[in-house]
Amino acid sequence: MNKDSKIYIAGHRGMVGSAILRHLQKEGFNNFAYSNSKDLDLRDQTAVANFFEKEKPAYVFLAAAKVGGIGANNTYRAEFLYDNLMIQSNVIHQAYVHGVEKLMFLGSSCIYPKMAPQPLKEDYLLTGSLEPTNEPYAVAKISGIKMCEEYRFQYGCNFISVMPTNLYGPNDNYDLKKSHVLPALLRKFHEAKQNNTPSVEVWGTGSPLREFLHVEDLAAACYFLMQNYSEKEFINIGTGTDVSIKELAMMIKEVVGYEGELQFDTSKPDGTPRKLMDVGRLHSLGWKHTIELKEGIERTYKEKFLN
Ligand code: GFB
Repeated sequence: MNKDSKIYIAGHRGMVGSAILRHLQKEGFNNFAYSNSKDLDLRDQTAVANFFEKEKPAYVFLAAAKVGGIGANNTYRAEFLYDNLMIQSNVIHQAYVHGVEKLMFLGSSCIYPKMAPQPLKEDYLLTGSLEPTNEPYAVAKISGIKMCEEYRFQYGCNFISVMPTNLYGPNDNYDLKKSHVLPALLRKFHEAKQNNTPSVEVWGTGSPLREFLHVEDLAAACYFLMQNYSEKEFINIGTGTDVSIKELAMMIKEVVGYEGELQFDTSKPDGTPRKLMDVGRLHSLGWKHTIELKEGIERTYKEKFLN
């Protein structure tokens, strides 16, 4: 990408897309094609074709997706499958039709089999059954990876895929029914502290292990790979370390300064027991995260609740 290349970030208002936009602007890029969900429904094939015809982007970051935590994934199962399949199929296909020079598709660590060995190596894709709570989302994301691979194989497109671990940071979703665990717990502990509530409800048993990456690190990794990586194989993006949900809750409790108790609601699902990325491939290319979890939580808490 050159500084004046026309770049389209699908989903530039979301947590991931907005972080990529901020990162590219900081790097000096200034020629962007913008779409937002009010003017352009990415599920609409004709509308997406017209957008590409008009804007003719040279580079595409495909960060638009219907996303959510375990509750949303497990409730809006049809929407997670339909919306994501439509969005990514339309954008990837039109990128091919309009001769986009390079496209990056963003997937998710939930593409791996529920019981895959840990840490999750890229080679473990499609070696076992998926975690039921997010199977529709995972199936859509796996289809996106395959589209990039097969458009490369049949048409010679330079389309790459990256698989981020669980993300957090600016522009996250704090709706308690739909959000991921980290923003949900930040909000719950903050409100419990304000209201002097004696305990905070944590879903599940607290034993599942998760890896968390600050979205600014993700954006930096995406930029690095867009500039330096053009192979068929998709790449994991993570930190390579994980914590239990109980440890995460204790860390957030401490950052917020809440003094009450944790109450585990075991009627809520745990999801995958562990989802730790093997980041060997990414590290060997020369990229590593910079924001550690505790620091990232402190920053996120300050930005969202203390300003
Ligand atoms: O972040 P989360 O919703 O997504 O949940 P997943 C992670 C773990 O935190 C689960 C527990 O074991 C939850 O039961 N948890 C504890 C909570 N308290 C809460 C809470 O208040 N809210 C939430 N949401 N969880 C999603 C997938 O899986 O991760 C998606 O469904 C996607 O497909 C995304 O891959 C990154 O890590 O379980």
